[in-house]
Amino acid sequence: MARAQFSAETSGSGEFVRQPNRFTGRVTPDSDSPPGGGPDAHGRWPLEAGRYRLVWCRACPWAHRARILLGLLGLDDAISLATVDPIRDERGWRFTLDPGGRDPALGISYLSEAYLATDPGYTGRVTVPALVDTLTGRVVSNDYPQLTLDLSTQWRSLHRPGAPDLYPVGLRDELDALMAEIHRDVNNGVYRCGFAISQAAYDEAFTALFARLDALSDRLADQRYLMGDAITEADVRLFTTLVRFDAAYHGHFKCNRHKLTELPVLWAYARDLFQTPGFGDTVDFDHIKRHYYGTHPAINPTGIVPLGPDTSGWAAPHGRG
Ligand SMILES: N[C@@H](CCC(=O)N[C@@H](CS)C(=O)NCC(=O)O)C(=O)O
Repeated sequence: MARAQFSAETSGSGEFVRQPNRFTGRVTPDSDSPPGGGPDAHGRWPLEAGRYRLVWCRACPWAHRARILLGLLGLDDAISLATVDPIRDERGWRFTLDPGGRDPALGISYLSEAYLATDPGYTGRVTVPALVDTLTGRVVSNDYPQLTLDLSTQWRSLHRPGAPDLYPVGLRDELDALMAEIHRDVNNGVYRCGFAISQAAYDEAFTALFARLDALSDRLADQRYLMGDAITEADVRLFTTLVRFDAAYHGHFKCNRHKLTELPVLWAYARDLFQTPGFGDTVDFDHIKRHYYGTHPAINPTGIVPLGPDTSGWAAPHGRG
């Protein structure tokens, strides 16, 4: 069988099986710890403005979710941002975009330093997003789905006035089910296409991906957002994959039944979100293309980054709403 990009996360049948998230601490107003303290007996860190730092990569869809939520909820002042270089070297994510190649708040050059300071025995992939405690340098969480739900629910006292409710109580069962389908077939589905090393695994992921996109397209044909007339977390999660689709997944991951621009409902929906404050202003197509095409040598051995596609269409009127 072909060489896997991530052999520890590839099954015997050639399927990509994503590693679990190692750090699952949560920041919550219910923590029993005092300000400045560590996690309590239940792993709950105290909620404090200015204490925690979100490490993200502009290219990464999982990290991009959290970045969008900081803006939508008005948490930019409460949680600071560290942005890594889109290209990892052999030691992983680097703070080469910062003066001296060091994150000014954490004082480290590689994100792996924070992972190893938290768990010296850590051997998995060092991933973004990571929420890091600036007082101790320890990783609180790399559990990206819980992280964004907590930004909506646990950080509420620090939201801006009028912040949207992205995870409304009455919709949670339906939202959770919808987000699980989107995760399996779309968010992670594109990776299951791209990292498959058997034809059967690729075929299965490809078929599920486009079947789900067709179903989502039907759902969005007569409503502006996935849950109706208001943006929810499900829209954020779908957007971060759609915005990378033509620039990365269509070519690099062989998700090529159609381009996003050839799926009229989804393309208009994605443009609508892109043009909403907090979405398009956080997108960096250059970082996206350099990251995907430049860091998966098993898939793109030359590392050549394509010059296309033309992204000017993202600014075109969307005709929705
Ligand atoms: N934490 C999740 C998802 C986050 C994730 O995969 N982030 C990517 C960037 S999109 C990453 O940090 N990859 C580092 C690597 O592949 O070494 C995981 O472990 O799979």
